Amino acid sequence: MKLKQKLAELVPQWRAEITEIRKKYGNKKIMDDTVAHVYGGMRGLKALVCDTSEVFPMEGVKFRGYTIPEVRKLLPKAKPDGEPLPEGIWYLLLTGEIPTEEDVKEITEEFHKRAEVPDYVFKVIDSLPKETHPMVQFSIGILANENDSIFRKRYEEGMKKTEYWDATFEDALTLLARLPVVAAYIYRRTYKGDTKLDYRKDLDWAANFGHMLGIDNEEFYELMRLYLVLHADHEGGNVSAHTNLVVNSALSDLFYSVSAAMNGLAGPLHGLANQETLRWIQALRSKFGGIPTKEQLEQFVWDTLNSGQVIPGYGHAVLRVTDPRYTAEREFALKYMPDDELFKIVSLLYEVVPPILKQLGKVKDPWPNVDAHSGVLLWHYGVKEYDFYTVFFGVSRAMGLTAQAVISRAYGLPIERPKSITTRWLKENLDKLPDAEA
Ligand code: HAX
Repeated sequence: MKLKQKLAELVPQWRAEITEIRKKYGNKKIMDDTVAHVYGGMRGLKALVCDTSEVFPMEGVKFRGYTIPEVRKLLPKAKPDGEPLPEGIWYLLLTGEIPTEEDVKEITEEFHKRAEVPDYVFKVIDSLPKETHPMVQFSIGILANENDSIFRKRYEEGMKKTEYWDATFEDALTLLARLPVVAAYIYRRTYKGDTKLDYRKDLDWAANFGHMLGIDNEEFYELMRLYLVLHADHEGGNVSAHTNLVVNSALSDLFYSVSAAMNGLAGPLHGLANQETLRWIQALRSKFGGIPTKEQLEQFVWDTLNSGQVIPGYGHAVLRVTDPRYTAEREFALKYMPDDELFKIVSLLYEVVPPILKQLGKVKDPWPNVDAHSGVLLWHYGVKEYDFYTVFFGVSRAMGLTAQAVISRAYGLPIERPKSITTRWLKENLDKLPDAEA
C-alpha cells in the first residue's frame, strides 16, 4: 500500500528527530506543575506530545496545521463543492500531507478488503439486551474484534520495536474498516428490528456507513462525510484521546485502547454531550409546543442552570470562541435544512445561551461546542434515536485515535507513568513549595 510505503519513509526521519530532541534538550523545562494542576484535572499541563492536531483557544482545532475551512476546501471530495472524504483526513493526520484523490481511493479500497467482521462479533453483541446503551455495545463490539489483532500476534512472535508502528497501522486499517459495519449493526439491531443491511463496495467509507444505517440519501452521505471529518481528532489530552494513548502505551493493541477510549467518550461531559443536547432541546420543544420565544428560552436556560445542570453543548476546556466545528455544521444546516424547526431552536440558543453563561461569571467559555449542533443534523435525516449519537462520534474519533497511536509507536514513546502525589505530602510541604513563574 502506498500510504504504508510513505509512512515507512517518514518514520525513520521522525524517529531520528525525536531521538535528537530527547538527547539534546531532554533537560529543558516546559512548565512548572502547580497545586492547581493536580487538583484541576491537569488543565493546561503540557505533559503529552500529539502531532496530529492542536486545539487553539481562539481558533479551534487545526489538523496538522490546517483549519477546518482549509480542510473542507483542500481534501478530496466525492463530488465537486461537496464535503471532504474522511479517508483524506486520516491520511492527513497520519502523514501531515494533503492526499491526492488517488491516495484517498487507495484507503477506501483497503477498507473494502478488510471490512468483513467475524460472525462471533455479532453474536457477542447479540448476547446483550437490546436496551444496552449503544456505546456499551460499541465498546464491546470493538474489543470483540481483538482476536484479529496483528500487533498482538506479531508481538508474541518477537516483533522488533522498530516494527511496532507497522503492526499498529495494520490494526488501524482493520479496525477502521470494520467500525461502520459494527456501528450500523448495533443501530439496526437496537432500533430497526434486526434488519442488517449489506455492505456496498461501490461507496466510500462515510456513504457506506449511511447506507448500512438504512439512510440512502445523497445529502445524508454528505453529512456523514462532514461529520466524520469534523470529529476525527482534537489533540491528545482530551479524555478519549488520552485514554487511548495511555492504554496503547502499555503495548495493548488498538482494539483494547480504542475500546477503552470509547468508554471515556461515553461520558456526558465529553462525547455524550451531543445526545444530552438533543434530549434537552426536545424537552424544551415539547414544553413550548414548538419554537419558543426568546424570553421563554431564556427562562428555560435559567431553569436548567438553577436546577444544578450544565447547558449541554456549551463550554469547553480549551476553546474560548465558538467551536469552528459548530460553525461548519451550521453552514451545512443553512445550505440543506434552513427551515428545520430544531435548527431554528439551535440558532435561537446561539443568541440566548452565551450572554447567560457570561453572567454566571465562572464559565470560561460561554460559546457552543461541536455537540450543540451535530444531533440536530442527524435528527433531520431520520436518525432520531439520540442514544446512538455518540457512536457516530466514536466512529469518527477512531481516525484520530488510530493515527495518534501509529505515530506514538513510530516515535518509540515509552509506557506512560506520571507521578501522583498524596494530599498528605502536599499538606506537609505546601509552605516550602515555590510559586510558579508567572
Ligand atoms: N453550563 C453550565 N455551567 C458550565 C458550563 C455549561 N455549559 N460549562 C462550564 N460550566 C461551569 C463548570 O461546571 C464549572 O462550575 P463549578 O466551578 O461550579 O464546578 C465552571 O463553569 C468552570 O468550568 P470551566 O473551567 O469553564 O469548564 P471546564 O474546563 O471545567 O469544563 C466542560 C469543560 C466542557 C466539561 C464544561 O464546559 C461543560 O460541562 N459543558 C457542558 C457539557 C458539554 O458540552 N460537553 C462537551 C464538551 C466538548 C467535548 O468534549 N465533546 O466531546
